Parts: sequence; structure tokens; C-alpha cells
Amino acid sequence: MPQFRVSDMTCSGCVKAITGAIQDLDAAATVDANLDTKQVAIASTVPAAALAEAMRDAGFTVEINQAQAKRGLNGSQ
Ligand SMILES: [Cu+2]
Repeated sequence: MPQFRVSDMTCSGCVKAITGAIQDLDAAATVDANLDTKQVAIASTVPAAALAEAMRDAGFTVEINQAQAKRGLNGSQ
């Protein structure tokens, strides 16, 4: 699944905001966020670029983890 680095994700409120933004796009998406590593893994049928855009729209700084994305089904760009 696509992985993202969200450098300004600092608390559980950020995780809730990110999860909400993703689930607005895909209600069935699963968001696995790690506050220590700032990594967010998202299981969704939506392409990684669109997931990143949704998080950016919610106010976060997002980088797609390309090494992981290339292995994912939806990560190719
Ligand atoms: Cu926060």
C-alpha cells in the first residue's frame, strides 16, 4: 500500500484530521499513521497522488514514499 511521510503530523489530532480527509475521499480507506516516524500507510483504491493531495488540502506537508509506492498497486506515476 502507498506510504507517505507527513512531517508536520505531530499529535493524535493531526492523525484524526488526516484520517478524516482520506475517508472523505474514500470512506472504505484504512489509514495507519505512526507519529514517531511520521509515516502514514493508506489502504485505498484511490491513487497515491490523489491521497497525497487530500492530505495537502487538509493543511499537511506530504511526501509520497516512492520506494514503497512503486511496489504498491496504485503508486505508479
Ligand atoms: Cu496535531
